[in-house]
Amino acid sequence: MGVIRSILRQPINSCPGHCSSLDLESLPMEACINFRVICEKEGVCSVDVWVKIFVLFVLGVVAACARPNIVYLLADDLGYGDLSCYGQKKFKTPNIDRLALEGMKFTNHYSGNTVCTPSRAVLMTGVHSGKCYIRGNVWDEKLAAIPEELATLPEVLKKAGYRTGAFGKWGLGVTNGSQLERPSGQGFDEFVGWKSQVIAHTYYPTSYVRNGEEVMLEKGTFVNPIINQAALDFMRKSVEAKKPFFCYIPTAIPHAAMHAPKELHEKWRKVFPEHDEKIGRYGAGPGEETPDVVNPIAGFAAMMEHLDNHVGEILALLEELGVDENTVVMFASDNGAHREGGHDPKFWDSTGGLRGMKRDMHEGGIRTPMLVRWPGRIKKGAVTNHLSGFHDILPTVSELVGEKVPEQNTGISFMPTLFGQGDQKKHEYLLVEFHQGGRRGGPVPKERMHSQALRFGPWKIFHRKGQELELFHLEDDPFEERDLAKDPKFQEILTQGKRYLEEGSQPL
Ligand SMILES: [Ca+2]
Repeated sequence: MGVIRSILRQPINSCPGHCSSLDLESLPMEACINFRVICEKEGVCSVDVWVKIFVLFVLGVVAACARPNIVYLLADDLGYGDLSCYGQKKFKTPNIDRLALEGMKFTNHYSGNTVCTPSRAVLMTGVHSGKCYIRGNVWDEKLAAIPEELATLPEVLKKAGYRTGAFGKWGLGVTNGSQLERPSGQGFDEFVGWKSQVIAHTYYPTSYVRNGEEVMLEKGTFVNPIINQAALDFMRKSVEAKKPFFCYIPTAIPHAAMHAPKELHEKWRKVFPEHDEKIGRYGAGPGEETPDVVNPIAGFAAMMEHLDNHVGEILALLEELGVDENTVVMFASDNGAHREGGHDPKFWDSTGGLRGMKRDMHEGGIRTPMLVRWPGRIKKGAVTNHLSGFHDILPTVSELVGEKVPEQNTGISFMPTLFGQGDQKKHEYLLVEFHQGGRRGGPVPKERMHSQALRFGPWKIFHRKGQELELFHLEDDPFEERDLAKDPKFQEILTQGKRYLEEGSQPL
């Protein structure tokens, strides 16, 4: 499609004046129709030009059809078992489940890392965490900024003519900080959300940031409706402007304080009154209030219902705007289930039985639900076990919109899997590496390398620094209960895994 767009951008030299070129960055089909109307009126076009117009019109239709809107919803610390379409039994997520029923569900998809910042860095750059510039959260959030030399997902989409917006928790710098920290410095036309990652621990912040400007809030304002509405407004404005859009919604739900709309919280307190004596507590940095939560069990269910309702609002809006069939909606989580702010992952079976949770390299820390819906293009109710991760989003989206994949990319497009067509190239291995506080060029953390997870075929290596490698056969042992590293039968597998670890991990 890149070739097609370059043809579309060529000027028509034989048509003078206003007809000298076409602005096909906007919706091509519409532009061609407008162009034809103008030319007819002026009566200055030669036969040669009409042929060109026809070709442009046909190519324009193709280009328009091939440029779907993209909505990517990123939950925060939502575990593999936290959605009813992934087995959650204690509450339902009917709107999110629609993405599975009407699209594709991934069962082998990995977050970029096991905590927020490095996971988002992988999503935005397509560089997996063994090679990514940042591999842990950092206290000094300006160190989280994506380096200038790396292209980003929204930058690729801007090149393809998209309007780009991000709404929620950015996690890659202070959103009214330096240019590289701001979403606008990384390719987003619009941003509405929390000022910083730490402040996003509370849903009652003192302020939020709108396009680089800090907006103060009245004490006690629940900030989510402001952010959610901004995302909906962005989609509506994009459709009105006849531009394809990329709407990135990194919600802070269900992390970390169990804050939810009051009416939903009250509703769930009645369902789980036996937990009313529990109090959920969390902090959000200096000067920020993080109100305690009575009954954080009810708080969690209420947050999840609130998030599910937002997905319902988005799907209803896409239908209302007539773009439902030309919009890809994706949903994933930045890392596994947490146990902060009074959340009880055991009570909810938030990991779906997977071992471990946020901050570790067992499956519960890194495997995420992943849903992709595109009506008419992706088979309804499809399920795939294709091994994939956040670094595959950049190449997949690049291919989807016909743009060149940035050189830094380490992922593989999963478009053949989505459409059930063509050969799906597979990862030889998939590596996730976590260094708390680790960033290239930043302060040197005490633990240079904390832990690694390596997937290859049915195998999984778990490695914690200073300890021996552990080997699991995930198809036979999905909950990582039997370490086979010492079994003489599997020494070759282990040696192969060590080679992949060496190849996949670059020093910070
Ligand atoms: Ca997170």
